[in-house]
Amino acid sequence: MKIAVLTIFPEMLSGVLSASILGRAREEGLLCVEAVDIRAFSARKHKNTDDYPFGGGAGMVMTAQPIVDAVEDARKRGYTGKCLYMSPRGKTLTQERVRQIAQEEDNLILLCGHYEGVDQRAIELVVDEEISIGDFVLTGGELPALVLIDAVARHLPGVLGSGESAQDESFSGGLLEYPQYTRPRVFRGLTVPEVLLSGNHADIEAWRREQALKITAERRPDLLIGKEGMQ
Ligand code: 4FV
Repeated sequence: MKIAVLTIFPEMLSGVLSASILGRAREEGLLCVEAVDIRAFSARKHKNTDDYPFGGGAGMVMTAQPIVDAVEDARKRGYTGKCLYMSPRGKTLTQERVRQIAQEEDNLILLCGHYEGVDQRAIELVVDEEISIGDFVLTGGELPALVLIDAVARHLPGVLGSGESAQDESFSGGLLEYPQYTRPRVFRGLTVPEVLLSGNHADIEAWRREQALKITAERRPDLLIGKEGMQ
């Protein structure tokens, strides 16, 4: 998977993208992420990429020209996939959408906004889809872009080692995840459920499923709609 991240703060990306699973995936060539500095495409003398909003109001708006030129340049360089604009107006990202992107796309352009957002004409001209990571407002689209990259990368073949699987986890079966325990057996007087120490995999599976259903019913009953038969 090749991803071009269009941002005016490319330095925000490096830390996350060079650590842990994402860092290893990039070293192994399973994931290629390129930070593209939108400012470099600004035709303005001082290379600025924002201006005052028409109609007044607080804050600044990112200008269309550098964004459109940066996307068109990325397309000429082989990024023919979807251009996704990270924005609170977008459809909220879900595990289902993450899995779809991982399976269907082999390259992506992620546009990161800042300030009050970007000129609507840039969205009309080059954005295929707006995606939100949740109903809250951030200072920029970089963190949402990194969230999407992290979530998608986990579904790319070879990214998660044998020990890790994207299968039996929260939302994978549409349920929240069962409680996890590891050594020591007793911590501050708190013990581990006996069934997990029993070695009886059928009982362990049954306990984990029961726990996942119980926690999902308590915390996210919405996830159980249409799953009545799952008890
Ligand atoms: C956001 C979100 C988000 C809004 C104004 C960047 C900021 C600034 N993006 N999911 N929530 N973006 O808050 O994706 O342009």
